[in-house]
Amino acid sequence: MILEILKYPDKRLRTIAKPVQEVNSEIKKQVKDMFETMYAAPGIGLAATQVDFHQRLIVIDVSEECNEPLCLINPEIIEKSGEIEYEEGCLSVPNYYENVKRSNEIKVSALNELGQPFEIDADETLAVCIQHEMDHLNGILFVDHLSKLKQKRLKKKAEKQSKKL
Ligand code: K2U
Ligand code: ZN
Repeated sequence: MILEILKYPDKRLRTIAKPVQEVNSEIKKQVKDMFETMYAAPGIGLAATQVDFHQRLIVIDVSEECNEPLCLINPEIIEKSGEIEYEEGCLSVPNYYENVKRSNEIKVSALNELGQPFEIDADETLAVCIQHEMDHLNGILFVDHLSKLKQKRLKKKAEKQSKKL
């Protein structure tokens, strides 16, 4: 089912997600619902924190045909190099895009949706997306990487937005 995506500056987006203890049927249902929610947004990534589920679980699909689903449970970056600047957006911070600098190549270890450990070498968009989603699990939003001035302006705009609704 489609889940509700929390919107900035919702405090729940600042929660630190806990490691997944066991990839049981509850986790498998959560993965399924997060993929459905991500494709419907549409988005190329979604972290459990954004749908108010505070465990370390990410779904991603950066493919053109939206047919390469990637699920990362308890992801850890074990190597990183290079630097890439990418104009990022966020489903929790609608209509706001800014350049963010991140590592361009990363090696990530995680469990897949069956609970099996695997490693992935990512670069470019996939590397950016994985780092963006892993930030979510640590309560970090891409806007936190921006200047204080830009954050102040954005917060005022977002609060005005939510008052109007
Ligand atoms: O909110 C999210 O975590 C979904 C993000 C993931 C993402 C952010 C920045 C760069 C890459 C991925 C996206 O907003 S999903 C929307 C989107 C779709 C296509 C290209 C870029 C962003
Ligand atoms: Zn995001």
